[in-house]
Amino acid sequence: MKVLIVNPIWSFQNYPPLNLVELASYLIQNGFKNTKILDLNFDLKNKFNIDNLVIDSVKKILKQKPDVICITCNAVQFPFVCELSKELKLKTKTAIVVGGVMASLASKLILKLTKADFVIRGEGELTLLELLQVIQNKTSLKNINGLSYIDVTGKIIKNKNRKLLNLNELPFPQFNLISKNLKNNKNIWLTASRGCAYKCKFCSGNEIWEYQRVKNIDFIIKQLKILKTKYGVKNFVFGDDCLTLNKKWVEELCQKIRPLKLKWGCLARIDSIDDEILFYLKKSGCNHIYHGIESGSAQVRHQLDKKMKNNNNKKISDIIQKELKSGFNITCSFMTGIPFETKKNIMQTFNFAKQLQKSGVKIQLWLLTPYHGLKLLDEHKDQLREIDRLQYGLQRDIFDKGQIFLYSKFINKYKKYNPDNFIFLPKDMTLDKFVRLFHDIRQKLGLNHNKKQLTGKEIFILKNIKNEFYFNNTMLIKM
Ligand code: B12
Ligand code: SF4
Repeated sequence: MKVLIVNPIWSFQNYPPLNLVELASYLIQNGFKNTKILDLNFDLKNKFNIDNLVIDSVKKILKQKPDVICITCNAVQFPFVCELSKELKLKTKTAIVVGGVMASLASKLILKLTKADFVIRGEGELTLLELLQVIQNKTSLKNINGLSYIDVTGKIIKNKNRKLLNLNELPFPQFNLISKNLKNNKNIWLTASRGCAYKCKFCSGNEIWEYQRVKNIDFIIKQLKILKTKYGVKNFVFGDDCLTLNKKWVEELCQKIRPLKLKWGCLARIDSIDDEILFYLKKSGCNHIYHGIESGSAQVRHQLDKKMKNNNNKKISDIIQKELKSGFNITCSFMTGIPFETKKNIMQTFNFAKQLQKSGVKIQLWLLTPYHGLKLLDEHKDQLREIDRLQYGLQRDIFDKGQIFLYSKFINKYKKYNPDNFIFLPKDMTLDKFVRLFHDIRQKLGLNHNKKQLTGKEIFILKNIKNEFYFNNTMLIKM
């Protein structure tokens, strides 16, 4: 049986889909030897024709004559995945399976909009393996935990959730499945653990992963060695939700990374950082740490269920000063548009961000994006406002200019499902006042997102397409 796992077109940027390598390797180890990855985002990046993005992708997929087509889908990939899957359904009877974060959190919606046969919720390995076995042996779908599908009567069936895997059962990743993409790619994101011990209310995906499971350290080191020697990787980022939660494990990990002489970065909760961890991180080549601080108000952080130990700005600032002193590049991410935030809280965020920025921290200020499945959506529905962020010059969390361009033919069809088209309006402000304050703060922080220059590669691609793209009557990109 030929299984094709598809990485959709979603960005001008190119990140090797190591998550799909993990998924594919598991299938291969468990008997589905003829499993391949079709990395459309990589394959088509310099060659596609914007008018035929979907049709060309369908051709590429069908050319491989798969028996099952598996497509990954997060919030960025979502409009393309819907178009692709619908078009595939018109051209083939081959079973289509959609998985990934957005598919997991909005399984009904994804089944409806993609017309796919199956949606796999949560961790994909075992559920997909069981589904393939059922398809092969024509047995019942009823007992496959983690599976959603539409039955013969048209009813959506949502099987029970699946328990998480023991990560030691993951086989060694078969990097050769995406070797072209990996070779000398500078954007390597890999994960040494899955999940996080916390349940912050704004975080998309923590429902899927429930708690943190770490991988075996020698297993990770072996991967890094191969990425370095065979694929020329010199820098990488651990994309783990929070790499530094388990102190003993992270220290051992750092000690073993050190001899590899790689430069790397990670995401970490500020309250998981102490002197010892900093020492080990630094020695092992880590030079960049990304922290989600979220708000300048301790009260708001508390209401977000951030559950920060030592939840006060002075303590946060002290840790960051230590990090800077030790020579790390530090990025701190803040949000506004938090439902229980007041104008005073927003100013606290601004003041704290400014203070950190002055000491050398790179600041990000986002709008809290109401991703599908967030608890906040149920709790604060009344404060949700539909807003064309582009028209208001507001920052978009999901789609950057390049992606809006790529998806220009169909993105508007998915407007009402696109979390970027909504914000939470703080209770003590009108929309107008909130928008003005957001702009004002961003300007004072020097974060003029809308002036983001396209990269040389993007300009090259756009020039070759020789097109002009208009969005809501505003010329977005002009050649
Ligand atoms: C690495 C990463 C990136 C990398 C991508 C690297 C790559 N290789 O593609 C980069 C840096 C590019 C990135 C960017 C963004 N990301 Co990101 N990213 C991650 C991160 C940290 C890890 C992903 C990962 O490897 N996870 C580990 C693997 C094992 O899990 P997985 O990918 O979910 O896959 C498993 C299952 O979902 C399932 N599965 C997945 N696909 C499929 C397909 C099939 C058919 C099946 C059956 C199963 C299946 O099985 C897999 C194995 O168990 C996640 C957070 C997280 N914890 O997942 C966020 C995350 C995916 N990113 C997210 C977002 C929002 C973004 C951004 C849009 C913006 C932003 N504000 O961060 C940008 C997009 C940038 C842009 N505008 O161009 C959100 C997605 C939210 C959503 N609801 O879709 C996440 C969940 C972070 C979060 N908590 O909010 N990201
Ligand atoms: S600590 Fe980070 S990864 Fe964990 S739930 Fe909170 S925001 Fe998400």
